[in-house]
Amino acid sequence: VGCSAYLCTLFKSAFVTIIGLPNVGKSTLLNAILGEDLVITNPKAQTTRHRIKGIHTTDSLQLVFSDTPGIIKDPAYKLQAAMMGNVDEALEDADIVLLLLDGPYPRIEEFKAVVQNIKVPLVVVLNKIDQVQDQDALEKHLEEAKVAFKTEHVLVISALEQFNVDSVVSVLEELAPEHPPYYPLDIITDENVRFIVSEMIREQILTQFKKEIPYSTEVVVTDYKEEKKLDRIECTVYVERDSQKIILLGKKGAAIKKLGTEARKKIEAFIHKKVFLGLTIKVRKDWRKDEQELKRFGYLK
Ligand SMILES: Nc1nc2c(ncn2[C@@H]2O[C@H](COP(=O)(O)OP(=O)(O)OP(=O)(O)O)[C@@H](O)[C@H]2O)c(=O)[nH]1
Ligand SMILES: [Mg+2]
Repeated sequence: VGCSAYLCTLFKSAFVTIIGLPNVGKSTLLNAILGEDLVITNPKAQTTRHRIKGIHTTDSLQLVFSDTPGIIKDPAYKLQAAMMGNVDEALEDADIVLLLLDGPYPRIEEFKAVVQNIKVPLVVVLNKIDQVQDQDALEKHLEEAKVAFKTEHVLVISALEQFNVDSVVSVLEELAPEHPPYYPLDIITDENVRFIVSEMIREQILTQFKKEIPYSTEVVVTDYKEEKKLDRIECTVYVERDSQKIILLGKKGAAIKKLGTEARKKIEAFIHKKVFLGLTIKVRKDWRKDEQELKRFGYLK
């Protein structure tokens, strides 16, 4: 009492990097900890493409999480390779690494080598235990993980059902070093609104379209005007081929219209303001394989 959080010597802060295979629930876990839909999640693998920071702050703690793209062993094209570069970068400044595994199928062996290079404290979390049928198997995985990763910090959770997520935060708090907060106490990310908006549009594309479409798509906010009553946002959706543009438009523009409506609702909920959303579709042939394009889209430096 009587000291602001900044001045309290007992304040703890840590950079926590979340890693794991695609689709294990990394982004869902981050949202569960933040209590807000900051990062996009989807049943399709490779939803997350960038390292995205999400910040959890309490009276005595600031955890700066990095959500990362799911680890792919053999990247098939340059975009995937760049995504793996984003994972490496996030590991470089981690104070703590949180390895998230699929509870029903943890694939512990595959991560032994990855983890050997990690020099900071490791927390291993088995997710999706709401889907575990065999409790004995889960117990076994838990013990195996402790031995394989040489850590006592192994937890089981359900990010989706918000089961035991608090325990993850408690363990991270225990491991976090004493340090003043790195970021202002009232922000949940250092990403700009433009990026979050483009992600929300991509999330809707992942939901609405099948097969290659989501993977061939990139979204860029080209103009953002804050007006009194609403924010006026213009976006370009890039695809790789003309045929994909036709699918994205849909019959008489029905598909793009639905896309715009659903994405707009999400954006409005996030920024607490009315939105006008304009979408333009453009073809950038094979952009995923093109280094110049990847630089332009911010995947490569
Ligand atoms: N049943 C169940 N499903 C979950 C749980 N956590 C996440 N999911 C689902 O798993 C899918 C993938 O979740 P994401 O959070 O997008 O996974 P990710 O690890 O971020 O995936 P990438 O970004 O592709 O690497 C989504 O459909 C989630 O709703 C859980 O605890 N239980
Ligand atoms: Mg993700």
